[in-house]
Amino acid sequence: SAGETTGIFTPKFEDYEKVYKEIAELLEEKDEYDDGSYGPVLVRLAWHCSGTYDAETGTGGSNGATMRFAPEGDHGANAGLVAARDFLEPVKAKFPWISYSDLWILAGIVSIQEMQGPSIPYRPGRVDKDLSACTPDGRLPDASQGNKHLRAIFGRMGFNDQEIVALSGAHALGRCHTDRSGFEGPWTFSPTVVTNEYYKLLLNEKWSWRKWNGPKQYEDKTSKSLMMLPTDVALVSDKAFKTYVEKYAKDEGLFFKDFAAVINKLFELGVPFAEGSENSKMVFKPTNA
Ligand code: DDH
Repeated sequence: SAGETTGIFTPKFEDYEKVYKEIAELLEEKDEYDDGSYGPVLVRLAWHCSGTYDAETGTGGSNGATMRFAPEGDHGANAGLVAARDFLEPVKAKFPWISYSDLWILAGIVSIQEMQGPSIPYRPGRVDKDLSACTPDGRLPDASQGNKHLRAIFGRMGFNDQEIVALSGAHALGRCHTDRSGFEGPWTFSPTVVTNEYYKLLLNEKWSWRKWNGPKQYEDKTSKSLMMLPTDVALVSDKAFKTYVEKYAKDEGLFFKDFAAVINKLFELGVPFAEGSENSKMVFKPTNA
């Protein structure tokens, strides 16, 4: 295109829409991975680059895409996310004008929408940084901990109790892998569809410690094929968190609305967007709507 030769290409909505469609097509095409979709691991990539944000110092967050570099890519919490980053390399090659940091966030949004979740507004503006911007290890949550840890980690990013519970509903998606986190199994029976099943299962199933040699995790009494992390169960053992679990279990529409808002907030943490851009966010149509 003209942009590549002149270097003054300013991408518009239509250009980002092309990237959206390319990712959506690749998701459809590469359906042999895991439970049949790269969607969950792409959502996790977008979350792990955003969730390093520290409100006090303004460091971390999705701006920079510093997980490309060894110190951050090798953090224990990021084990396995190379699969998501590699999946997006052909997209980056086809649309070299988009920054990795904008691309990874867009891929998270494509995945949520293509897995039948709510529309998530998008705005570009992230700039890739060098490895000196890598965040220190330990900013992402530790699954073996409880309510105090959750409030400390998510409070550092600027989230309250309701937002912590809404964000955690992402565990309707995907699974744990023994060769990544050490934990094993999916949270729900539909790990490639966005639903409020996570909250329903937390409330309605009986969860007990799994007897195995791996890290401490819960299994459901009925099928013994689903799992919860200690941090997941903390959302029903803490009274304040539990109120929101009950609301989202009852009302999937409310969960979708709150999930869209809190994901939008998460994906924009620490990004220095152009002034006025909050009023012109892009909304993409899911491909099969
Ligand atoms: Fe998570 N998550 N997550 N998570 N997460 C794992 C997988 C996935 C924690 C731990 C783990 C969020 C919050 C938390 C997704 C999205 C989100 C795994 C398993 C662990 C462990 C990794 C593996 O073995 O492959 C903990 C702890 C927390 C917390 O304390 C709240 C949030 C906020 C999100 C989000 O997206 C907003 C997704 C999706 C997966 C599934 C990945 C996959 O490959 O499948």
